[in-house]
Amino acid sequence: MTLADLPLLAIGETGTHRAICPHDCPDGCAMIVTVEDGRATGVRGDPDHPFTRGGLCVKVNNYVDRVYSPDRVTTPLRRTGPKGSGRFEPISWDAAIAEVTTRFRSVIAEHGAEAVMPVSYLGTQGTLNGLNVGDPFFNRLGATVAERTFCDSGASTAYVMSLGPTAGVDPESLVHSRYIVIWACNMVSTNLHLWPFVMEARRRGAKVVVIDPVRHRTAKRADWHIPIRPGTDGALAMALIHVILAEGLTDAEYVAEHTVGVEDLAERTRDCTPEWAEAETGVPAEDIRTLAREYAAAQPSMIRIGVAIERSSGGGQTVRAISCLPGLVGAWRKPGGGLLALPLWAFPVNWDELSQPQLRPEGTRVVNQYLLGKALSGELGLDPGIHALMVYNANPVVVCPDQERLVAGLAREDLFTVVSEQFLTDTAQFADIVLPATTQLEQLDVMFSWGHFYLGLNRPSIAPVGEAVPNTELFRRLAAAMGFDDEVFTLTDEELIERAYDWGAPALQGITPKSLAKTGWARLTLPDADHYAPHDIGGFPTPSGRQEFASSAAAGGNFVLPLFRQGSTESQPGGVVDPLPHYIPPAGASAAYPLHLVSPKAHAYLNSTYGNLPAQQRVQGEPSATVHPADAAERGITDGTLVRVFNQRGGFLVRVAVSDEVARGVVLAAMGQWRSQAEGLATVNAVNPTEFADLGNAPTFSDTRVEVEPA
Ligand SMILES: Nc1nc2c(c(=O)[nH]1)N[C@H]1C(S)=C(S)[C@@H](COP(=O)(O)OP(=O)(O)OC[C@H]3O[C@@H](n4cnc5c(=O)[nH]c(N)nc54)[C@H](O)[C@@H]3O)O[C@H]1N2
Ligand SMILES: Nc1nc2c(c(=O)[nH]1)N[C@H]1C(S)=C(S)[C@@H](COP(=O)(O)OP(=O)(O)OC[C@H]3O[C@@H](n4cnc5c(=O)[nH]c(N)nc54)[C@H](O)[C@@H]3O)O[C@H]1N2
Ligand SMILES: [Mo]
Repeated sequence: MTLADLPLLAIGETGTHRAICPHDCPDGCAMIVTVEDGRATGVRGDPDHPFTRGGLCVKVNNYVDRVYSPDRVTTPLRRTGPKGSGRFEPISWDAAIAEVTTRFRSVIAEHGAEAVMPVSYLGTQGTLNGLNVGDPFFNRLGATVAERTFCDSGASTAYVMSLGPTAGVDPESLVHSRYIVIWACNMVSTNLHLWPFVMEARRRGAKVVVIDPVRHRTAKRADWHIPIRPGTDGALAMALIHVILAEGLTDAEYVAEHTVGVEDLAERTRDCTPEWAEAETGVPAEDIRTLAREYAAAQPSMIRIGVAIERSSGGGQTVRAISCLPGLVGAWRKPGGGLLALPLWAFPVNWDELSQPQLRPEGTRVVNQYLLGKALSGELGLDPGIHALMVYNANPVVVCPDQERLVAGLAREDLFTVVSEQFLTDTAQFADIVLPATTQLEQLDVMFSWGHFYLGLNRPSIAPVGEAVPNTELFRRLAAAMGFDDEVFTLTDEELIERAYDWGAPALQGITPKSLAKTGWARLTLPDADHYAPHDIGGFPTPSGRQEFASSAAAGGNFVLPLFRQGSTESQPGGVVDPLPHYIPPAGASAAYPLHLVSPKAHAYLNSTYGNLPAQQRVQGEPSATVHPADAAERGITDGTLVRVFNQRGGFLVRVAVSDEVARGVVLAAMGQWRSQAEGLATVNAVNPTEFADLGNAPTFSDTRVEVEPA
């Protein structure tokens, strides 16, 4: 019997079940779950899934240990000690729901509904239980709209300005690439299942280039690592455009037929010489010329941009500049050529069905979650201020910047905080009420991916642990208790699945919830990866139908896509945007804080998820800050020294790893460690800034200056 013929088992039935990994990761792996007598005993990767290929990762291999961890929250909890003390007593669901809705009602009566703010992100990226699960409830309540631009909002705005909302290339087509540029992405840690496709391309003769301030796991395996100063990639991209145009390396026919604005682009990049870019980026001018020539000559060539590109003052324009490159050299012509960013657009998700923006009172204010610390401390001057907070699918204490201020805000005795969680995270520790959430093995969901073209159905394989409930059920209970009788609050998960997608869309031909229940997952109805070059003859979903070097969408000013803002599409204030890409240098250089900090993902954690679990902690090792030997010597720091990394916003304590894996002037400290387990009760997000990047209100985690001193 092959896996395709797996019988459909009942929840808890002994045998082999299917699931899809819930995490906010491009890989979206298909999992096989073994269950014995109602208890899950193991998970493994589905060998038949063309992207999962039978393997999971260090985060998820022992997922059942997460499910049955003694630290799981299994009942609703009520705070018994001071805020943040972590002292709670179990209470019933009825009591918990009653307390939450009573408190919400009294906050609304006293301050208005906008005094309630939801905070959520992608603890699970399930279509039902993920990004939008609380939106209908909070829209109906009239709560402050939480803008969620943590991840890829800036890059997506830039991408749409250049190329339109196209799903773009098939990641599996990378096997056909002749030249692969991995730009600000530590693929071996963060997109592991794409790596075999890169390796296959290399076996067929491709060259693999990594552009990153850090010589990480991926860079070490590449043919060429180009270290670069953080936040200066825009200068490199502008210089690559300059060389390609100046040396006549373009695909002139492609440029003439399928792009607009090349003359303006040439004018704009005229002075962006490799020598100019060398001074900005630290990349030798000759290397820039070589990269431009090789990239243009080896067709099809592919650029995979990581999310970190957007995380600097000029991150949006950097993505704009990089996205010009495939059009200039005609990389789109063949499978394996183009730009790989966010294949999510291929999935016909009915986002408005999920978030129900029409339930929201007109003019409801929008507050960005990135500014949560300032919002809670009163520093944004919000009127009304935030008096009730509900956090689900997120751990803001670890993932937001401005950690000190955020913690001080959460410690406000007058703030009522509800957290739905699997564990007592750093954020949950500050809750008044904690509500137990199911894991992926305990809930039903449909799973899209932002890294491949397979839609998956995750059926529950075991009954909920303790009294945990899926997020969908949580909001049904809250809506009922608030007396909301709109239809959306009465729908079962099965009914929500029917509405969550446009099942009649061309991409879903022959795919139904029922067929997915049988097969577990299915490839969207697209040409196979060996024959899929979506823009071989243009066909970009832009106003001109062409790739826009000079963007017509930019004329409307800066914007946040509805996906990151619950359907609201107002432009940003002061958002005038130059239609041509340009270089905006990183901000914040100062004599007091000369080192440039990057805080990318931890290898063994998923953002802060797993940061508390022993097996993953062992793999990740002790938190550290990597400093270049020359920078260490100047400060009298040696390997293993306990140091304070700090700036005007705060500081945190870590051991130093002295290594030339980081460029001179760069400090590397991965995010994900829990604050409650950190020496000195602070993590890297204590020093990160609250400024937005130029486009899409992206964070500027890579635009952080610090000093390092022995503690
Ligand atoms: N193991 C693991 N995998 C994950 C996650 C995780 O936490 N752990 N998180 C998931 C999520 S939510 C996301 S968004 C993705 C993100 O995955 P990636 O796109 O890989 O993003 P990051 O890990 O943030 O950063 C990648 C690289 O960018 C570099 N970098 C930082 N600033 C700059 C810069 O200015 N220029 C250049 N050229 N490079 C820079 C960093 O040194 C780092 O090596 O990973 C997903 N997968
Ligand atoms: N310094 C720095 N900061 C960063 C980043 C960075 O690279 N550097 N990356 C940014 C990026 S790209 C992202 S995506 C964000 C990530 O930010 P978050 O999405 O907040 O990521 P996590 O820390 O993983 O927190 C998710 C929480 O959801 C919980 N959870 C999981 N499943 C469920 C469920 O089904 N129901 C409920 N109720 N809860 C659940 C998990 O236990 C976990 O505590 O962080 C951002 N912050
Ligand atoms: Mo992310």
